[in-house]
Amino acid sequence: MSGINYSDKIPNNVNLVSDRTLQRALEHWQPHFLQWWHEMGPSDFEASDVYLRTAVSVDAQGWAQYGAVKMPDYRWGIFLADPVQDRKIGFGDQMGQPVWQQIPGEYRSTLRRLIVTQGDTEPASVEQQRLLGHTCPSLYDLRNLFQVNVEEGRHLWAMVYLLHAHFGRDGREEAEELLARHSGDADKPRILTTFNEPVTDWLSFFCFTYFTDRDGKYQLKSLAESAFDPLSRTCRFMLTEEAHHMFVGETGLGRVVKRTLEVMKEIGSDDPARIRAAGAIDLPTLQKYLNFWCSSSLDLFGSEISSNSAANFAHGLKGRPDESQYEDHVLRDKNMKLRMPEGVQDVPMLNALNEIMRESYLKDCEIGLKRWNRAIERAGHAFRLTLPAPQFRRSIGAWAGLPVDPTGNLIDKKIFENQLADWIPSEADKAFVRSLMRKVIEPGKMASWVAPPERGINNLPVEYEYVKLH
Ligand code: BYC
Repeated sequence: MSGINYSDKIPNNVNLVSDRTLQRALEHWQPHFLQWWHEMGPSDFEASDVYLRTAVSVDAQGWAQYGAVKMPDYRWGIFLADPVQDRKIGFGDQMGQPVWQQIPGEYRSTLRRLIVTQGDTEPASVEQQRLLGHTCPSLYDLRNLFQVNVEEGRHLWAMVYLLHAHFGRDGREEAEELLARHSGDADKPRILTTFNEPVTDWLSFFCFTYFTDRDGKYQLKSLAESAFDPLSRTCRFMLTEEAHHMFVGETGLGRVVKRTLEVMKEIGSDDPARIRAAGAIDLPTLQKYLNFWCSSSLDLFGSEISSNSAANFAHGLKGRPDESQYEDHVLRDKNMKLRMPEGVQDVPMLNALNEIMRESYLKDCEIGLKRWNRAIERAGHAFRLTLPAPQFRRSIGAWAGLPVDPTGNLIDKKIFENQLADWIPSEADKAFVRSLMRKVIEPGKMASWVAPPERGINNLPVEYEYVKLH
């Protein structure tokens, strides 16, 4: 395990103290980050004591410590997973050669673009969730929101470290730009579409952490395979924190389903209007939110056929998640069949890597749905939650802008437009969901639309005062 010097302004296990120039550059960026947090981070909770976990090492046995922290005092640090001795490139045309500690000049701009794109999503998500604290369904949930927020802040630090340490002046400029673009800003939006969508209610937050953070898992896993070893090590450690974010989404949506089933039992009806009147979210409305966030997150994998992804793989910059599970790591003479709007096409596998990732992502997304559907089935209801087809409501790639229904059928444009409000949240659905969003801050109490969690944080009871509001 690498040691961490806590007397440093910036906790780290990269021996920052030995590189004065880098340390100074990061110390210069730090107040800009704090200012951004103040202006764009969770609004109005800066004085609250939040029961947070803080990364303190990269030791699998005990990498975090828990305690009450005011968010602006959170110790955002730089942690890289321990190096793997004699690590070799695991895929692409340079497979088997030693990994790089410095970036080869010819890959500099591509790697910078990948790191900036990854880095851009982290503060974007904090901005998207800025106002949610005001409508928290419980103190437990409020704490989880803030936990996710501070860790996304740390993930921004992780990417900014790479930019400062390996990209000189360009990297420093990119680090500033990461704080200058803002989610949903008309002039300077965030890079990827999903990160400009507003997340103004907690149902969307749970969908976001279920679907969008899971894209994070897949992208980080593929960057963890990179031949650029510092990027690989950074992403490996980020994945440790990412697991909790998806837990928040999966258990959050599971608790929504549980509460809805309880209400259906209490009122003896599956009529959406009556369920809504009883203060819960009917399953067809939940389905619409799943359709929206799943389809939006599918765009984050890029186009079905992509020369970028082929080059990134061939050059060893970005692999497939869990690359070692595959037999062929070069993919020079493999093809695969892809469903395209014109019909099924045979395409070089190297160019279809975004689609391969998207398919494994969707399989991972199915796991939660199976669990929720089992609960619905046990409660004796015929309704089943489903994932939309990957071609539905796409804005990126071959299916972008095409009228495809949630089961994947290309349909008439007029019919699509008329029916869209049946498939994704309509203004009326959003207004209803917003009407449920009322702040519940009595320890242990939950809003009407969500069941309590099965357990609290870090072995504490659900009734624990996870956020002390001042
Ligand atoms: N929106 O060949 P293409 C996370 C652009 S989430 C807007 O189709 P490629 C997190 C693309 O940039 C994980 N633009 O795709 C979650 C390219 O533009 P340039 C974030 C898009 O390049 C929750 C052009 O279209 N990490 O961590 O193979 C909370 C053609 O690109 C979009 C990463 O994304 C889009 N959806 O793959 C907090 C990893 N899709 O370059 C955090 C780094 C594509 O021609 N990024 N474009 O100007 C990448 O690996 C790739 O950039 C992408 C796209 C997978 C995003």
